[in-house]
Amino acid sequence: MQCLCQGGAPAQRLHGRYEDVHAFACMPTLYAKCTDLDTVGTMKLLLVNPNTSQAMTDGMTDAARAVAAPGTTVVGRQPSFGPVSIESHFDDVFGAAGVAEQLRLAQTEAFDAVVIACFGDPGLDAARELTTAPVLGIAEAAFHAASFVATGFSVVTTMTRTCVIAERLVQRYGFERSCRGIHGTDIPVLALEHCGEDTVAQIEAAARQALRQDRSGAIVLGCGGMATLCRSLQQRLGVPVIDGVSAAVKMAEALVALGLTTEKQGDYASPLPKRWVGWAAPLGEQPR
Ligand code: 2AL
Repeated sequence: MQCLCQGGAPAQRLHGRYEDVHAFACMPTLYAKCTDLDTVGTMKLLLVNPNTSQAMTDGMTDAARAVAAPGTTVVGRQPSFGPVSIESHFDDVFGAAGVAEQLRLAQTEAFDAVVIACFGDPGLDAARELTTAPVLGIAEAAFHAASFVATGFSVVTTMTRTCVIAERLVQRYGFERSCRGIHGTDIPVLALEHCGEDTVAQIEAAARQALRQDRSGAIVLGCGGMATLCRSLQQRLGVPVIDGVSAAVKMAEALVALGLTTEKQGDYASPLPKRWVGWAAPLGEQPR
């Protein structure tokens, strides 16, 4: 790959992982000539849907591709086992194991970034242990994005029983001050696979009430399956509406462009080799 703004000088390899992110390839003076980073950088992004709904994986992959830079290749995958939707702590455990499975299987592939596309961010820390690529959860990315555009935001999610999962993530990520409310709609996750006007209207009504009740300036959509509704809800509501899938893709691209990788010296060091038993035993082995 050539760096376009130098008229064809070879781009540098960064961290031995990817080429031609030209913010780094160019000297500062030349960098000033570069007007569009997105047209030059190439990267491969793995989107893991922790549930096993193929329709949802496809919908979120399409949503990710719609916002991705021209040089970003998005590959969508889902676990080989587990529930079709994640709406309980029990589902969440298997979603996390499925994410770990997909990260393990992807270890021989050169992904530059990973997005975990379920609002509970299942398996996020485990995924970070399994790769040097930056790994973003959609809840974490959405909370950060919302806090850039509003002093307070509300989350509108699916089943009320999943609110506690989002509440714990808000605490874990330190967004207690800016997250002003988490609202369940009791829409099942699978109803979002092919959702009609009734469902969109129900989410819109919940969002309007949340904005009023919480005195919030932005809405975070609390399910990966809502990714395809984001634009239309933002138009209807007239406030920033944040879909974590899109936010995570753009933040992943930024981290890659900055040359940042997941650290391996401390808390995110690779798991120690050991003996595994049972059906998951193959996942205990480091692929060669
Ligand atoms: C989710 C989600 O994003 N995907 C899924 O299966 N469950 N989250 C949620 N709050 O319902």
